[in-house]
Amino acid sequence: FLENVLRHPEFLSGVASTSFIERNPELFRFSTVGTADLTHVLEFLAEQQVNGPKHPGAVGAPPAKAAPPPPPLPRAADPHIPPSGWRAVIEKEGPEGWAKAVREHRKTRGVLLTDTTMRDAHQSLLATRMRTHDMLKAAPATAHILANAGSLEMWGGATFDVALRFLHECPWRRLELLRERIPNIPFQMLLRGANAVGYTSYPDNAVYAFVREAKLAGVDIFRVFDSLNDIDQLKFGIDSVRAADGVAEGTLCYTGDVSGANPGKYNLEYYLSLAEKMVDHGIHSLAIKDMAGLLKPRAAAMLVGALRKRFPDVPIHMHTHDTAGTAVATQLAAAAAGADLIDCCVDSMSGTTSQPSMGALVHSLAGTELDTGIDPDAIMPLIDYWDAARLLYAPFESNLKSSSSDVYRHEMPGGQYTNLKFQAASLGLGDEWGRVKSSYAAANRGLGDIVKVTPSSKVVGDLAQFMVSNNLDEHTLVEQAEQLSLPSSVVEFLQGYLGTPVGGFPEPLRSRVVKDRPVVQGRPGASMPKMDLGALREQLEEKHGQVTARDVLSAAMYPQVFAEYKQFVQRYSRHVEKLPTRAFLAPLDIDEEVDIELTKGNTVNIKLKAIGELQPNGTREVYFETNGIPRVVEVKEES
Ligand code: 3PY
Ligand code: ZN
Repeated sequence: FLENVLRHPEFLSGVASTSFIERNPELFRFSTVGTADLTHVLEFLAEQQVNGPKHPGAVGAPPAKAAPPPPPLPRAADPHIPPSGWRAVIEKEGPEGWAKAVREHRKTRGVLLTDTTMRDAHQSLLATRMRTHDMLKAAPATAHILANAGSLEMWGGATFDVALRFLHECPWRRLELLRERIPNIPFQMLLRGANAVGYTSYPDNAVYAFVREAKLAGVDIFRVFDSLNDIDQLKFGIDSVRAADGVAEGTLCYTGDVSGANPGKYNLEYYLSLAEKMVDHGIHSLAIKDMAGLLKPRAAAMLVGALRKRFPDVPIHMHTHDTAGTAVATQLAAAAAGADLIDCCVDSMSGTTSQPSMGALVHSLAGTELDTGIDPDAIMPLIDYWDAARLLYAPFESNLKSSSSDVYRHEMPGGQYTNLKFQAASLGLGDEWGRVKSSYAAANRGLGDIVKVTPSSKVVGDLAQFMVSNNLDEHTLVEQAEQLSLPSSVVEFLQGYLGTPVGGFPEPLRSRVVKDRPVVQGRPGASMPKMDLGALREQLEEKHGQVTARDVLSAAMYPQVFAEYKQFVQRYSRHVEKLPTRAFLAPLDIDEEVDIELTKGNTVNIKLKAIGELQPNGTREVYFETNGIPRVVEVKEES
């Protein structure tokens, strides 16, 4: 009580009279839930009020004030038990049985959808900033409405890094919480092969441990790719998934144009031969990953048709981006040519650099022999939910308003386009975006026309920006290579740290840049010493107290990012991740309220009341009410 009185703004203002207690019955209301946790959350909010939000890349419009309610479940649905889905097939029949069932389904029932809304769609549209909080709200309805989907791609790629680095939340917990709420649909992750969920090669044992833990935490299908389509790297990734008993989906990263007059080294035979090596190595399904959206409908028909003929028993899974605007047509062509699974995302998260619209595909195929098994009308609540939830992330929208066939020239992956645009702007190259795009194409030519996807796409992006800043084209790049101080990612690529590109390394660029630096022979991980995960755990415990096996793996992938995540959580608590997105991203208005469910069933209402004057000691007091009880937090103002 005394604390409530002492913190009450009226008392603090010095104007409280004898009727103060009578007029303020809330002084007798005591919060019994997690007071320390609540204090930390208030400290986060107060810090944001005084010193502004700290969200790099949040350059768009402010987040919407109101969050949408969870999408409703279909009428007559049992909220506790979603209908059985394809996960039961994986659990019962194992990965081989699943592959057979998928093929059989395609022949007799139709094509299956993968919904990428919770992974690639927001990675490609919103700088990967979608928070677990907003995903969890959609999860129960998703489990019902998309019960017949082939899978949900909801983990891996950039989501792991961004969750820790910018959202201050644990990616493993996201996986567990979604798994609890969506027990029926297979979960799929994007694994960068030997680069796991990072930008570099990791020691083999770290990748194996990571994949094993991901399987335990709820991932069923692992889409394994290599950023250079290096078969040795791919085989290693496939082995790590097979060892964990997961569905190993081997991936062809697609570049070039198999339907063009002059396909060059990325021709149909190249893809067939790479697929053959992966099939021989025991993949359970084959993905075509068209990360930039270069696969034209006619090329999809050619590629899928040829793969279908050569590998009649292997499920084919098609992934594309809508950058040029062809993605719906490409997916329809792929399905008609024999693809078993096709990627899309909820309409309101689709288009441009993201995946094609689910509604477009579901409606187009309804009632045909390629029916998706998803009711076109039933998906409306999900479309509405994501439409409104997307407004919460307005600060991260890229402002890309239309499709652009320019992608056939620069070949930038959908997930990189907006990122690079922002990065270029922050390096002062914003006005030169057109030149950055042309330079991206020139950098790619200079590097020998490589597959461009994380992390090789970062190498090309770094080189492109360097070439713009230094006024270089692909010829002067090679001429001046010995004198240039190239970005480290480019040098390391040329040293072989990402594996070997298709057709080998570009010469004389490589020799001129590498000089007497070491070069990696063969698969990079093979020559890396084992990571001592036990010792890492001890170091982490010394620094942060008790940690979990999953924490150790997060630290193995991202040591510095993990350390900063731990510091954040120790300072502001894990509960910040439960704040509504609007309050997480931007300061509140005076008298604005937010609810936070600190523990199950224990919701606290937080209202911002006032921000005090700057004190001589450089601090400000920020006044809140929590469930009507006044609280004050003092924050040092950054100069
Ligand atoms: C990733 O690796 O994050 C990708 O999305 C590649 O397309
Ligand atoms: Zn993608």
